[in-house]
Amino acid sequence: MDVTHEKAMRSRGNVSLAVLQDRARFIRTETVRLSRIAGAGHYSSTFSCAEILSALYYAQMRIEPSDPDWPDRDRFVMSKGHAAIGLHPVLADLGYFDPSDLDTYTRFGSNFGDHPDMKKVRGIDFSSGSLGHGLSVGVGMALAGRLQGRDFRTYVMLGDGEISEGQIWEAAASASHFRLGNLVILLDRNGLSIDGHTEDIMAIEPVTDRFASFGWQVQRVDGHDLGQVMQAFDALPRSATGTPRAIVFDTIKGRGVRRIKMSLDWHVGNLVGADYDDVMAELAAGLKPDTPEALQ
Ligand SMILES: Cc1ncc(C[n+]2csc(CCOP(=O)(O)OP(=O)(O)O)c2C)c(N)n1
Ligand SMILES: [Mg+2]
Repeated sequence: MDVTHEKAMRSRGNVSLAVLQDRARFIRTETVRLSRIAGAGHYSSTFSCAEILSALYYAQMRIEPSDPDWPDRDRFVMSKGHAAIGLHPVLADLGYFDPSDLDTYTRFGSNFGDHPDMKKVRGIDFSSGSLGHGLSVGVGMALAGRLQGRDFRTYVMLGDGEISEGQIWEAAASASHFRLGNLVILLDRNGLSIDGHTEDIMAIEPVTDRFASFGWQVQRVDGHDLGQVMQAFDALPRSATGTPRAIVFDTIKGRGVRRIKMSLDWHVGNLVGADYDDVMAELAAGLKPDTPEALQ
């Protein structure tokens, strides 16, 4: 490992919760800004995982933005690819590309689509959008890492509606069969799929027991409490062989904005004019780093 990469790794791990809270706010405000440029965006799906993404990218992942192909970097598969609108600004903020590249978000000629593209965007490890495939990809990445003798982790973020896809469970079975201790599921348990409550459409509870019965070790925490989120990440071992790990994050779809919170009308939407200004003001007022309870 060269000096730059060592420095990149050392600089992580001591980020304060206030900074992570602020970056979660940044993820939400950027989602609102980029959605207006695009003409539509997945607000609520991104707001539910803002704290998870913030902790993952600003404090947890072993990455080096100046070298996105670094073979020993941790991998991230955003299997619920429609939430990429919250990931792209994080990659820009960390230096993978110039933040001004986002100013033409999804417009003709832009590298950014509504879903992440590994061939066009530095820092994206897998192109996703068609739900249900990400965990299988993660299994392949984790197996490849072990075969190459590398100790990187592979994180896969899944939606709670997404896990109704049968392929998720084939992948879950293979991960424990191959003892992929380097594979981590991040389940965004926000209660809603695109058009209803998961428990009405296709119940997933008791989801912790379900993953455990497939041979996974599971933690369940509040996905908006950054202290709990960080503790759950910190408890993960860095070991290529062992029991695969899942973290079920209990979240609120649309958390951070009253009109969007748990509303089925906001899976995709477009805030413009006074509505845009109101929502930006609400985010600015409610997400001060020292008053997380002011969120809503
Ligand atoms: C294979 C497939 N079927 C349907 C869709 C359309 N779709 C996009 S988002 C979504 C709901 C996903 O719900 P969930 O996994 O709970 O994610 P959330 O937005 O709640 O985080 C659906 C059905 C898709 N992208 N891929
Ligand atoms: Mg959901």
